[in-house]
Amino acid sequence: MKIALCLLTYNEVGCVRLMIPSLDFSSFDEVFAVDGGSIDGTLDVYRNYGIRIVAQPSRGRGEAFRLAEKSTDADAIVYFSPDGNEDPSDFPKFRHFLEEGMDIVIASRMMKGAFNEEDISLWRPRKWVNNFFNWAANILWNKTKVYITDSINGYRAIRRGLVNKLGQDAMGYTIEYQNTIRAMKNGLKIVEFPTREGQRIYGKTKATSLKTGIVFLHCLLREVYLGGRQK
Ligand SMILES: Nc1nc2c(ncn2[C@@H]2O[C@H](COP(=O)(O)OP(=O)(O)OP(=O)(O)O)[C@@H](O)[C@H]2O)c(=O)[nH]1
Ligand SMILES: [Mg+2]
Repeated sequence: MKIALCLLTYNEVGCVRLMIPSLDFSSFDEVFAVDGGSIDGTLDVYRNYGIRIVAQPSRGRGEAFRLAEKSTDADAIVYFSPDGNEDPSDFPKFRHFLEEGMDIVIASRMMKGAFNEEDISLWRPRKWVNNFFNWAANILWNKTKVYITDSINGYRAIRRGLVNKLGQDAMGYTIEYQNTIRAMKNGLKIVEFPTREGQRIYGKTKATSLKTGIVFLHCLLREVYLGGRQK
């Protein structure tokens, strides 16, 4: 089975400079980057390490996921944001599940054995909001007995072609939530393994909490409204 790693970035030069040299790509048959239009030197770092760059015509993680599927002939793509949040020591874990026939493999920050950025404090607003969105997706669409604990996490493998086949049209950070929901609606096979979430190693997030929460709510309500339709 051919598995590609897709690096996702938008102006992350500080992160990629620190992280790319330390990554072990041996679990993958191909590595490429889909970039949202960085102007800060991120692309030079990729060039220095011989990483193929796919430039997005317009911004957004949704656009990046759709473009990634058109940019490789791999059977599945592992999406990875090289900013410190996602643990590269998980790289070898995806293949086993994909070769077993899973459609989507999610690195979960919420399941037993996992660690979430907020687990060190008692005040966990982001985890609580995430868990609301997890609960809604499971209650409404999960037809299996296995509860999906991290339906919105970006660190995941998706069998290539599914994002387009599921008619996914989310533009930004809701692409993964829409991916999980539509996979549930279609009875696809989703599996999770526990991961450790790290701190961002450089720079700032592009996703502000309140705005992102509202966009997620809109995504959820739209999926309720659409039911079995794609649009
Ligand atoms: N390809 C692509 N990647 C993007 C785009 N926008 C953001 N990203 C990347 O997506 C990843 C996740 O975005 P972040 O801003 O880190 O969001 P977050 O992980 O919720 O926030 P932090 O906890 O602060 O890291 C990062 O690697 C970004 O550079 C885009 O338009 N295109
Ligand atoms: Mg991040």
